[in-house]
Amino acid sequence: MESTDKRKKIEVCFSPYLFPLFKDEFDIVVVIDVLRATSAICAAFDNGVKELIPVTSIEEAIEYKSKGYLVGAERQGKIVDGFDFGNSPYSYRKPELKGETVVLSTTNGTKTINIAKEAGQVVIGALVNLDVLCEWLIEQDKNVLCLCSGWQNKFNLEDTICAGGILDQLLATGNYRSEEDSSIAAKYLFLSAKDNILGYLKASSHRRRLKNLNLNEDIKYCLTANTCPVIPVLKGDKISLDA
Ligand code: 3SL
Repeated sequence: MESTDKRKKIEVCFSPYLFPLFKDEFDIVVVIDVLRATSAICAAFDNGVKELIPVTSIEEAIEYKSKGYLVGAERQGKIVDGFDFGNSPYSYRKPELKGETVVLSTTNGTKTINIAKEAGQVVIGALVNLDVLCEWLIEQDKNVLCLCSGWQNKFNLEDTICAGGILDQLLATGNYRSEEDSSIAAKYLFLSAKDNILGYLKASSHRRRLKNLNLNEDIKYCLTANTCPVIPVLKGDKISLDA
C-alpha cells in the first residue's frame, strides 16, 4: 500500500563507506567536513571566490596547477609541497582570491563531494553555514541525506554533530521524517554538544590531530556556527554559489 505520509525524508550517513547503503533514496546530499574542507569552502565563497573545483587525487591537482590554476592541496592535515595553500579556512579569506577560480584536493572532504555527486544535488554543509543551509533545504522541500566525510571512511564526531544540527532544524518544521538510528544518534549528539561544541570536541580525534599541527585558530573558526551565510552547490564538476 502506498504511504500516506507526505513528509520528506532526512537521514544521516556517518561515512562515505556507508554511502552505497543510502544513495538511491535522496534528492539532495549535504556533504559535511567540518574540520576543515567544507568550512574552508564556505569561507572561500563568503570571501567572494567565484568557483571551486574539488578534485579527489593529487595527480588531478597537479594537472590543474600545470595549467595555471590556483590550487590548494592537503593530506593528513598538512599543505602538500608545491601547492599554493592547504585547507585552512583563513587561506581562502585572502582578498586576492575574490572573483577567482580555485582548485582544492583534501584527504576526505573533496573525495566525499565527488562520491556524493552520483546520488543527487550536492550542497556544501558546515557549522559555519548551518542556519542559512537549513533555511535553504527547507525551501527546496526535497529528501535530504547528510553525508559525513568522517576520517578515512571512519565515523567522526564533528561531522555527525553538524548533521544532527541540520536534522534538528528540519524535523522541527514538522515537514520531515527520519527513521535511521544514525540520524537519531546524530540528533542526540548535537543536542548534547550544541552549547559548547569546542569543549565537547576537546578529545575528538581530528581536533587532536589538528591541535598537534598548531591549527587551533582553524579549529575555532570551523566550530563557530553561522559566520559564513553561503550556499555552495556543485554544478557539474564545479562548486559555485546557488544562484
Ligand atoms: O579530510 C579533509 O578533507 C580535511 O578537511 C582534513 S584537514 O582538516 O585538512 O586535516
